Amino acid sequence: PLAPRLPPGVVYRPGFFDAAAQAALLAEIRAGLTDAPFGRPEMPRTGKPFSVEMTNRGALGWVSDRSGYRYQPRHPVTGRPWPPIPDALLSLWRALAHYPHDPQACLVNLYRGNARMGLHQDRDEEDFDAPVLSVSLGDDCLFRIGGTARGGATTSLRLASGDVLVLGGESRLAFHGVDRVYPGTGTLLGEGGGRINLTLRRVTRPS
Ligand code: MD3
Ligand code: FE
Repeated sequence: PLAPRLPPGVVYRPGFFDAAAQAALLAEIRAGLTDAPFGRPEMPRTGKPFSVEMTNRGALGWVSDRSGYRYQPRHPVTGRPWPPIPDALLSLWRALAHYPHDPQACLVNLYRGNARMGLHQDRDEEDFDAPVLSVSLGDDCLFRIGGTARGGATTSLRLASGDVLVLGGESRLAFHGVDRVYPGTGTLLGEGGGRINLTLRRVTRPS
């Protein structure tokens, strides 16, 4: 649908970042890949790999392996601290989050080929008062969001490069996922294409 009804608490800002700002953001993310390369996390217990590749920026990064999900200050393979969150993303948070502390984590998800993300809730953070901010780069995707109970009605939204979502209030614990990426719909990532999503989060309760 052209103007889907979004659940309460979701703010959608299509085209928030123009082409130049997207390119600058991507260059900053790429510059951090030496210290913090993409990896494919494993599901807790089973060790089954995610189809999405991940890395992080910021004081804390989200990781998953056989022992569970957690936030930690260093890359699990290089042992290096995660590179800093780009200034453009700190500015975005300060403008849109309506939350009086900066984000601590920026999860970088890379979708290539048939990568997708099943419906889930984000509940590994201590502070659900802070929203999650999402920035899409590269190919379009079909994003789906429902309510706070599994199995309820969902709304689908096609996200494009430069789009921003703010997930706050009631939507902070909404089930959500990425059903598919549309190859060749974005030019930003160039050779190989794909989609990158950046999510900004507050992890700990501010003291
Ligand atoms: C709704 N990422 O990293 S971003 C994730 O496109 C994640 O890579 C997806 O779900 C992606 O956890 C979706 C939009 C998003 C992010 C966080 C949310 C939607 C959300 C948290 C609560 C509710
Ligand atoms: Fe999520």
